[in-house]
Amino acid sequence: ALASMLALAACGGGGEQTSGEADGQATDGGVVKADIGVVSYLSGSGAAYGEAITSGLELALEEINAKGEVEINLIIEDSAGKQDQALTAAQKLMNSENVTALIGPTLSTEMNVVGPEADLNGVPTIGTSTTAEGIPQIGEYIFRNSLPEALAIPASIDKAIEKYDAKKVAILYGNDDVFTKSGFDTMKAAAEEKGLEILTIETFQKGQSDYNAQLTKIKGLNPDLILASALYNEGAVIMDQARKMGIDVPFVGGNGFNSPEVIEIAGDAADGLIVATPWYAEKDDPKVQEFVSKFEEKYGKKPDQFAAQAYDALYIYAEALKNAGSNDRDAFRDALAEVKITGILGDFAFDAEGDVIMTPTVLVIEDGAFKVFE
Ligand code: PYR
Repeated sequence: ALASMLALAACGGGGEQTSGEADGQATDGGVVKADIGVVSYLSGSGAAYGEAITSGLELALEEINAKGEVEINLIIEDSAGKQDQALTAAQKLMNSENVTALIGPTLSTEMNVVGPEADLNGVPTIGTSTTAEGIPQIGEYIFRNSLPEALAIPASIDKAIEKYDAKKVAILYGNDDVFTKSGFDTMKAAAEEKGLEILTIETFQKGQSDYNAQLTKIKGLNPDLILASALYNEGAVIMDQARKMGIDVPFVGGNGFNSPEVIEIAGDAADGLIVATPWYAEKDDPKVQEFVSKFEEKYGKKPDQFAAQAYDALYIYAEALKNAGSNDRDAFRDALAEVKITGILGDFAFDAEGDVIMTPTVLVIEDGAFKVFE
C-alpha cells in the first residue's frame, strides 16, 4: 500500500490522486472526506505559536465536522521552527500520508523550504502565520491568510509617528531568519518613505540572550522609536533588557511580536510595544465573540491572532473541499483559489497570487495587555 501511495504521490498532483485511499473512498453520501497535513512549531522557543495555531484548527475542526458537509482529518506534525524538520514533516505528510493539502508551516523561514517542495508536488498549502515578502509567490499551490508585513509595518509606523511625533528611529533585527529579515527590509523602506531618520541598524541571531552591545549603542543615539523585527522569544528579552537599561521609548514590531507570550516573558517591560494585527479578541463582532467564548471554554484562555488565523484557514479549506466536491489535489487547489467566506477575520478572498488584502488594526501594549491604539 505504501509503495502504491508513493507511486501516486510521485505523479505530482495528477488527477487520480485521492487522499481517501485508506478506506478507498473520497466521498461518502456526498460528504467529501480529506486528510489535511499540518506542519506546526510545537516544541522549542516558539512553541506558543504552534500551540495557538493547532488549538484554533482543532476548534474549527470540531465545528466543521459536526456540520457534516465535509469530513476533515487533521494529521499534525511538529517542525520545532526548523527548516529541515519542517521539510521532513511535510514530505512525510505529502508522500506517506498522501494528504490532500497542507496547513503551515508556522514560520516564513520554514515555508521557504516547504513551499517550493509542496508546489512541485502539486500539494495546495496555506500559511496561516507566514508574513514575509514573497510567500504566495513561491508558486500557484501556495496561499496564505496571514497579514503580510508589507501591510502591517507601515500601518504601525504611521500610528507611532502620529502619536509620538517620532522623527528618529533605531532598527534592530534578526539576520538569520526569513521573516525577521523581510520585516527589517519593510521597516527600513517604510522609515525611509516616511522621512524618518535611521540612527542605526543593529542585528542579532536566534536564541541570543544578551543584547547589551546593541542596546547600549541605541540608547546613546536617543531614538524616538525602536523598530524591532523579531520572533516573540528574542523580542520579549530585548524589551526586558531595554527597559532595565532605561530605554523607555515605544517599540514597533511585526507579526512575530503579536503574541501574548511577549507579555508573559517581558511583563511590564512589554508596555509600549506597537503591532498591527488582522484580528483581536475584543472586536465588537458577534462571530468574533462567539469564537472567543468557545475557545476560552475549550482551552481556558483567550485566543490570540495565531489561533484566529488558523481557525479561519480551516473554514477556508472546508469551503474549498465542499466546492471542489472531491479531495483531489488539483480540484481542491482550483476551488481554494476561488473561496469567499466571511470568517472571524472578516470578508475573505485570495488575490490573483494567493495572497490577502486586509486592513490591519494597530494595537499597543498598555498595563500588560494589548489594546486598540486609538
Ligand atoms: C513568520 O515567520 O512569517 C512570522 O510571521 C512569524
